[in-house]
Amino acid sequence: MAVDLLLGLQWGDEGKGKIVDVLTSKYDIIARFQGGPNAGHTLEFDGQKHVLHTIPSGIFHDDSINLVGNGVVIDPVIFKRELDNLAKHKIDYKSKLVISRKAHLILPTHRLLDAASEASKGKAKIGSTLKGIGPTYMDKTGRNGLRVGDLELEDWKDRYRALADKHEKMIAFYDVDVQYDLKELEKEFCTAVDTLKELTFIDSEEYLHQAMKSGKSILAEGAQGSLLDIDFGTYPFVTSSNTTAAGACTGLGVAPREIGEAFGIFKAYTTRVGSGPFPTELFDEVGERMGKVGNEFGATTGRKRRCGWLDLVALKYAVQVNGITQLIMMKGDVLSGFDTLKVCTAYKYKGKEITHLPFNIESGNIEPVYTEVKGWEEDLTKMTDASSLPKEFNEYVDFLEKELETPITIVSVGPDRKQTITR
Ligand code: 2SA
Ligand code: MG
Repeated sequence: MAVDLLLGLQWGDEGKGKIVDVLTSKYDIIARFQGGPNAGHTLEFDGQKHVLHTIPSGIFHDDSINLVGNGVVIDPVIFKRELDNLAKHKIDYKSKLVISRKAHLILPTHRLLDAASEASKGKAKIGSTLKGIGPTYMDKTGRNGLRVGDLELEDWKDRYRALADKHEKMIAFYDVDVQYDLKELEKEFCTAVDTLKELTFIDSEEYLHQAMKSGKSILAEGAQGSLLDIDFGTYPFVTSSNTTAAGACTGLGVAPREIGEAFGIFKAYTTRVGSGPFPTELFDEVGERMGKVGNEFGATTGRKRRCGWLDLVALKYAVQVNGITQLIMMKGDVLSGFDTLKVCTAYKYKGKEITHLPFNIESGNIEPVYTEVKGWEEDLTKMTDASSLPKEFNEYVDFLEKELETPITIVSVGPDRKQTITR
């Protein structure tokens, strides 16, 4: 059996949590392969809203195993909070959650380093979620990190101490005002580690290999989006992991030839949270309206998301880099009531019109060229069947499909599991 991928194609917040939850019944295992508690995956069903950060979005289904892969970075403190929340909802997570021994741990001092690094950047800050993601991946590639498997060793506290002491010196080096009480933070960290140790730690690449051999189906759940990829995103305004398809291979230990479908998910418009270039960003009432109707606030930090028209140049790039085989369009319902919709189909760059993403897309450098498409009036949120979708909506979807040369097989018309239409 192959490993299918579900990847965000924009700057994150495309609605991955909802779609994984919808697709879960088709898979035996749901696996996260990169990122950490910077992610906020929102699921809604039975009138309730749940936000997951590190735990895969299949956790609410009885029959699926949820795996946190080696490419993920785990903050035990946030992980514990997630577990406590699941326990409140009577979810028996212990039997269906497994964690890779090779996943790296976010220490309290990683979070402090993140804050110090951002403060030192002033106006040039990345707009990080401040969850310690960057410093933890730096320690991973710098070969200093502490991993989940280390917690099974007698001397993990010594290793912890050595790393945390080094971090404290680095925080001082930044010479910015970061207040903290490390003793308190460490107490919380140790309690959370004890909870984490009650879970099943595994050699996840071996586990997945055996699962594939015995015919089990696997869905790899991406976090953030392609334009936040450390290599292919809008660097340096990106996250610190590979959010694109290749990240699933390194973040889980599966070979490229074992990848099957690559589902790419995008919003009918565009949003971005944090700093960095965003060519189609709107600063007018249209952007305000998208944000309000679409409830565009960060699921982890609560920050207001920036909004703008769909950017097909960037989306095409993401489809290419990931080898997307099927597209899923989210939040079409948010665009109801616009007379005309705009779609960016090219950029004006250095006096020329181009249709690819250049090295530098900083504002001032680039101007979006729009194609106008007719909008629709109808409220889509109650629709459950492809045949009831308005003509103009179908024309919008057909136009995107043609431009992206990839079928759009699912459209979502609201946050609930039920508001999902297969075409
Ligand atoms: P980080 O935290 O150091 O990885 O941040 C680096 C950049 O990546 C962006 N980023 C995100 N963008 C969208 N959604 C994310 N998850 C949360 C959500 C974000 C939130 O689901 O809403 O609540 O604010 C996410 N995580 C990281 C981040 O904004 C920086 O631009
Ligand atoms: Mg999100």
